[in-house]
Amino acid sequence: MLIEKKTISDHNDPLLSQHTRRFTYASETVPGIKGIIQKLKDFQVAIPSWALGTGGTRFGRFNGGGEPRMLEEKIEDVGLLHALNASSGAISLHIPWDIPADAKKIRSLAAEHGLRFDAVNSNTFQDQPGQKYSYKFGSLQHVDKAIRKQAIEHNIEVIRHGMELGSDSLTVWLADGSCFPGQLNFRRAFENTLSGLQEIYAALPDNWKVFVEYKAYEPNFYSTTVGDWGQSYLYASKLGSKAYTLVDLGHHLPNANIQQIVALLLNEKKLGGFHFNDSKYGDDDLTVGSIDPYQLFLIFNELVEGMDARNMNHATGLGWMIDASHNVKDPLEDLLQSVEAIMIAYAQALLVDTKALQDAQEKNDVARAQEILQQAYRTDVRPIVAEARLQNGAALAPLQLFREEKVRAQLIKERGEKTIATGL
Ligand code: PSV
Ligand code: MN
Repeated sequence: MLIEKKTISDHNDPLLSQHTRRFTYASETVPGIKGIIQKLKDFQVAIPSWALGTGGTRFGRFNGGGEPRMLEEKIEDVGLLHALNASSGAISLHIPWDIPADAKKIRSLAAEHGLRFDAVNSNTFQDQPGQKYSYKFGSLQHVDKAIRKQAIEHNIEVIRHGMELGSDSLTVWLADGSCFPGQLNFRRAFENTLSGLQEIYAALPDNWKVFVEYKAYEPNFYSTTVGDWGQSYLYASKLGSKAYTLVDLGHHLPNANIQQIVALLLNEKKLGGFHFNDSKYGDDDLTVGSIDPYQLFLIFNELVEGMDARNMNHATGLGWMIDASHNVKDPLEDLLQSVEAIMIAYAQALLVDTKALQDAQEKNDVARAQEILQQAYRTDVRPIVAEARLQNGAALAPLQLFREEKVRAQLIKERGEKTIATGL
């Protein structure tokens, strides 16, 4: 364990009296505080294994050292985040970046850190050493049946790894598409992809879900075969009840109304999960809530309203994950900030007076509707989120504790200056 329970309580002690003052004020002004705290305590956001290393662009990468060199160290890092905030109790693996040599051992190591395995992710967007066929012109969409078969078999192998680890979902993100007009027959690409997904779907255990992740562009710049929520919805509905759409916040064209997409998918029972990040221009993979925290709140508002309308459990009804990259920040600090932003937006959404909002909507009272939303958004919920952490035995100020304990320096000492995490 990188941070012991005792270190956490030593950190909390001097902060307690100020926290209690802030929280007392919040609890006196926020109705239903007990229920809100319980929901926050239950809510867990999965950390992707590939976000634990420094990210980069095609121009360069500047790593800070101490990055996890193997799966065990990735689990150790997520265990650290979870010890600090008690809200990161799951890890999502990407195959083949994270093939467990001994699944049993990996499973018990994760359990020691209080972690479970979130969705497993397949990778048919890169060629791997020794791979027979190239994915240069796509994978499931490919004109060549042998290449499609290779991609299908890879996904089935990913399911197998996931089963060994106790995961219960597969996320398929396809880079398939085309860079130039005329390169691809859209209809055939769709049909090939659908039939490949059908074979993968047939290999899913009964209690599993498959998430079809869409993305507008990149690496293909003319067309993407699962390019938007409509296309993903088509695949998911043709596949069956175990298939869902996955929304990655950075995968839309500029100014898309993501909150509306979320509301409709949820209503159609086809929203499966989330990849949280933030962006200014495209798939920037920036820290959650760093650019447009109001949008994040509006998304959570739709999630809470839609899930409550269907009596769904907020913590377990959908897959919650961060999918971000950190080029200029310490990855672990960045992830702590992302989780905090998610918890804040969720807490604010829980404060929305849904009945009053519905009443304002029915009366076409536009100004009041806006006031109701912004009343929740402008409430300082940080003491409420901190209280949930405290009750879960975690740190009042996770980022501060990470810095006080000089965890990165400790990791550099143990793992070396020049380590580079596997993955992107
Ligand atoms: C693609 O941009 C994506 O969002 C998918 O989720 C991938 O699996 C992930 O990023 C990792 O590269
Ligand atoms: Mn993603």
